[in-house]
Amino acid sequence: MREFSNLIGGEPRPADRTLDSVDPSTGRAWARIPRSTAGDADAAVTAARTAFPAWSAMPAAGRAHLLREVAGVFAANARELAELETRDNGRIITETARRDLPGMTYLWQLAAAECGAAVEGRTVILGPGSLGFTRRVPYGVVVGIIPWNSPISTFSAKAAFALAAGNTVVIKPAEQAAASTLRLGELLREVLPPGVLNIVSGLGEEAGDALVRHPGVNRISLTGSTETARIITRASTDALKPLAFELGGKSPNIVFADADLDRAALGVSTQSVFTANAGQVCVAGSRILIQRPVFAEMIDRITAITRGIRLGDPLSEETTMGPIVSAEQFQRVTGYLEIAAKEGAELVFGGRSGGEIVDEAYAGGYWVEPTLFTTEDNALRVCQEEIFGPVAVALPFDTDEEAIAIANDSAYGLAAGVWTRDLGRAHRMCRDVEAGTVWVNTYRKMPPGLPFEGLKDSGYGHDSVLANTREKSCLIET
Ligand code: TXE
Repeated sequence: MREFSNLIGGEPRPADRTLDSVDPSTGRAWARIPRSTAGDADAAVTAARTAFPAWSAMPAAGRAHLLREVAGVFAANARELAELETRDNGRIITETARRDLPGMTYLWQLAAAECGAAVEGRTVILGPGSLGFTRRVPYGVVVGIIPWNSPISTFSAKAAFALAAGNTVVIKPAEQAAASTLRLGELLREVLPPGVLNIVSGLGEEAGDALVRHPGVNRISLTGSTETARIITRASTDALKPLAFELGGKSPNIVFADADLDRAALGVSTQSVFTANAGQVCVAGSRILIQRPVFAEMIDRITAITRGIRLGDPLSEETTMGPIVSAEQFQRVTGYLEIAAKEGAELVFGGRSGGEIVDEAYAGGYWVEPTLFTTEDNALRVCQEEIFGPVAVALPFDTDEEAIAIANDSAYGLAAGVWTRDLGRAHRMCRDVEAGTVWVNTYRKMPPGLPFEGLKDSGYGHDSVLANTREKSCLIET
């Protein structure tokens, strides 16, 4: 068993109690992580507060230099970090090593380049002898609470821009998959001054709640469930803490009859829901809306593509779909398979789960087949609730208006895909579909240069440099 420690004030700190981290492809514990208490959370916030004056006063060029060194740490340790994450949460190695880690080096370099923007104010000439200007200031201590589905990416999005803006940071990784984040703590303590970045792992209702309620915390950013966002909102009201939430979704992927169907079939199947971390991505295109004239053909194409999906060892380059992250999530996903059957959704393919669908060596893991249902009724629970597994529902539609109505008939508003060759229609969809991000003829591209913010129950706020600063006004009369 590998042991990991918290990072507090620049030092590795084991906690008194630990949690087992389970390899979801085998169901066996492989590492121990700290089960941090309110006391550990307090120590992390105190360390971040102590480090804040010097870090925020450092010239932007100095912070930029250190963040470029962080980018170098990601580049130099990419393979090790990718393998750790794959082991810990089952996200296949081709995703972690080829997609996530190279993107992280770029993200930290971008954050370094944006340190200057964090200190740029505005000048407003108010009249002769009256000059107004603004100063951008960091919040202070920013807490990032991150989920298990993509810890390295979410850690980076939360920490990089908050640090670039001059804040100090405390990160709370998810109890199901904290290893890669805690390993980053070991690596980054060599680069960043003590206390600038702190990491405490543990349970949401223990370490997470203690951070949320801590009076020394000035901003909280969560990527997680809508339910947790509601709990955090209630727990933080007395202190008036600014919050940012990136939550779940039930994203529609809309295929029009005029689309390039080859491209659309790949786009709505492997690229957006099934092999995309076995559907455990916030932007999973879990509702596939297909215009009626091409409905049957698209279902055939999606079925043919998914036949090629290979489940198995997530560390093998041959594997194209990994397991569900935990026993709890497995129960949840398979529960929806039963709900779909009871609700009368028609099964097109998949539907099986458990050890018998993989090699014996992985029989103890949490496996669910890529599964597709069809229905005409968007009111079904499987069309309204986030399943967070390799399960999609296809619905037919006739007109553009109907597609928009079905797409928007959802409590969520995170992302949407549109597949069409009609440029006017593409623009209308970008305008009318209620989603924070609309992709046309592509899916699941989240370049750090574009804001990523949910609408409706998918949250609000984001983690950019400017979102991690406040603007003060000053007025000088002479
Ligand atoms: O999320 P939680 P869970 C959705 C997805 C999934 C469901 C449940 O539908 O099936 O949420 O997943 C911390 N105070 N998404 O239970 O609990 C927790 O420790 C402070 C979508 O894993 O929201 C973890 O670090 N913190 C999603 C983080 O919140 C608390 C990613 C997220 O866990 C807390 C994950 C509390 N009271 C789940 N309770 C996405 N947007 O990608 C929990 N946490």
